[in-house]
Amino acid sequence: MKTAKYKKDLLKVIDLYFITDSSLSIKGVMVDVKCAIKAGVKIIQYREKEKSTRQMLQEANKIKTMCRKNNVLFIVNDEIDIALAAGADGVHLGNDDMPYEIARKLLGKDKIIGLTVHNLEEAMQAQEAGADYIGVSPVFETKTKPDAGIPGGLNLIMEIKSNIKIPFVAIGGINENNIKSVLAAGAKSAAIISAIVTKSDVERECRKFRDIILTYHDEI
Ligand code: 3NM
Repeated sequence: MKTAKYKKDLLKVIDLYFITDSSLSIKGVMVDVKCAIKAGVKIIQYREKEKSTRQMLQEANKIKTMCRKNNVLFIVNDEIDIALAAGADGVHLGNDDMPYEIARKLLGKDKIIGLTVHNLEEAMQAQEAGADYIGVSPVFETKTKPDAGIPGGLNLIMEIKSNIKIPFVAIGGINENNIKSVLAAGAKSAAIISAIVTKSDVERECRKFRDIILTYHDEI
C-alpha cells in the first residue's frame, strides 16, 4: 500500500491526465481505461454524467482495481460518495460541486482533492484552501463541457505557472495541434478527453500525447 505522501508526490510528475467520457467513447469506458493504463498513464479520472449511482459504483470499483494493480492514481469527478465507496485516491471538484472544506472533512487529509479553476484568483484560493492540485479550465474552447466558461488561453497558463506552487493540469480543447503551445506556456501536464476517446485506438493516442509531453520536457 502506497502512502498518501507518495500518491500526492505523484501529482508532480503527471504527464497525460486521462479522463473517461462514456458519451464520447467509441469502445467504452472500461476499454479506454485499460488502454490508458497500458500506455503508461499515471492518473485516471472517472467522469460520468449519465449513469446511475449503482452503475457508477460498479465501474469505479473495477477501475480502482485496475489502477491499484498498476500503481495508477484513481480520481473520481464530482461524486464524493462514489469515491469513498470505491476507495478512490481522491476527487476532482468543480465550482458547482461540494465546497472544498466540506469535501476535505468528508474525505480526510490523506485523499487527493483537485479543484477546477478558471482564473488566477480562483487558483490562489484553491491553493490557500489546501487543494492538492488544480485543473486550469478551459484553456481553449471545448464542446465536451458546454458550461466550461470563457477560455483562459495560454495567458492563463502563464499566470498560473508564475504564481502557483501546487501542481496544475491544463484542460479544455487541447489536441495534437495545440498541445505544444500549452507546454510552452508552462504546463507540465494536460488533461485531454475528446482528442483521445473519440479515436479508435485510445492506447495509441495516449502514447502519442505522453510522448509529446515527455519529449517536450526532456528537450527544454
Ligand atoms: N473542464 P476536451 S472537463 C474543460 O472537469 C473541461 O474541469 C473539465 O474535454 C473539468 O479535452 C473539461 O474534450 C472538458 O476539451 C475537456
